[in-house]
Amino acid sequence: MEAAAMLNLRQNLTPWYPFGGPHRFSPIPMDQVSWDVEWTSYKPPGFTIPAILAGDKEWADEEFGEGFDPQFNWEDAKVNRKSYTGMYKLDKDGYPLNPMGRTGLSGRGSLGRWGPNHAADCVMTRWKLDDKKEVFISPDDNLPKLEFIAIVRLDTGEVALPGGMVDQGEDPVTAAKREFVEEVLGLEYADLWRDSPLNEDMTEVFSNEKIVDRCYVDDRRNTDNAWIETCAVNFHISSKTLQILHKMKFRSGSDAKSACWLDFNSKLKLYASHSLILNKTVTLLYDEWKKENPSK
Ligand code: RP5
Repeated sequence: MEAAAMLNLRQNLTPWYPFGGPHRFSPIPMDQVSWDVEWTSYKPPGFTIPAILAGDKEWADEEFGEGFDPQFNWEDAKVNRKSYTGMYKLDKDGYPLNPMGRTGLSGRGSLGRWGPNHAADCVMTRWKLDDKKEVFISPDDNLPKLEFIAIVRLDTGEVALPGGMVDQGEDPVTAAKREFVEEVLGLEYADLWRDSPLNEDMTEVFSNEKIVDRCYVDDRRNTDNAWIETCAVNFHISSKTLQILHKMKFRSGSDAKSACWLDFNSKLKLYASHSLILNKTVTLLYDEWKKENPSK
C-alpha cells in the first residue's frame, strides 16, 4: 500500500483512545508510520477494555497465552481473519500488525478480534422523485439526484450508514441486511425478519444488490493490533419498492438513535469511512444510469 493511501486512512484516530483509553503514543512522524521502518523507541501504551478482557464474549478473542492459537491471514468456519488489504504482518511475538501502520496504541482497544474485525455496511439508495413521482433530473447537470438512508449513531451522535459487525459464521451481505433492519426498521421488525427472512416485502427491498467495496475502515477504535474492515453493499430501490418502504416505519434500534432519508452531497461528513463508501456508490450508480439513459 502506498504511503499516501495509508495516511488517508488514519484521519479518524483520536489522540485519546475512546472508552476511557490512554493517550496514543505521539507524535508518529509521517515517515515512521509504516512497520517497514524500524523504530526502536516506539513504545505505545496497551489498552483493551475490561468487558473484552473478561473473556466471556463470544464475539471476542482471548488474550494471547496458553490455549489461544489463532490462524492469522486465514478464514475458518467461525472467524474470518483474512484482510481485504492482503496479507498483514505479525510482530516478533505473533501479534497482527495494522496494515495502515502505527496507530500509537497496542492491544485491541474496544475491538473483539485480534487483526481484522469484519463489519458490513448497507447503502440503501433511491433517485429523488419530482412532484409527479418521476425521477427528478437536475437542470444544472442533467443528472438525477440521489438520496440515501442514514442513521444517527448512539455512541458518537455522528451521521452514518447503517452497519455493524459481522456475526460469527455470517456472510457480510446478510450482515448488511440485518444491520439495516435492526438499525432502521427497529429491533421488533428485526425479530420478525429473522423468523421469515424471505418475507416478500424485504426480499423486494433487498433485490437490487451490489457490492460497493471491501475495504479497511478509518475508525477511531483501530489500534496497532486490531482494526475494522467492511463489506459495503448497495441496495438501489425502484419506485415500486419505495411504496413498500413507505409502509414501514423507521423505528430505529440497536446502535442507532434515529434513521431517515438524506439528500446526497459529496461534501457530507459521515462516520468513519462512510463518506468514501457513499461517494463510491454514487459513482457506480451514475455510471449505470448513464449507460441506461444514453440520450440524457
Ligand atoms: C464502522 O463501524 C463500520 O463501517 C461499521 O459501520 C461500524 C461497525 O461498528 P459498530 O456499528 O458495530 O459499532 O467502522
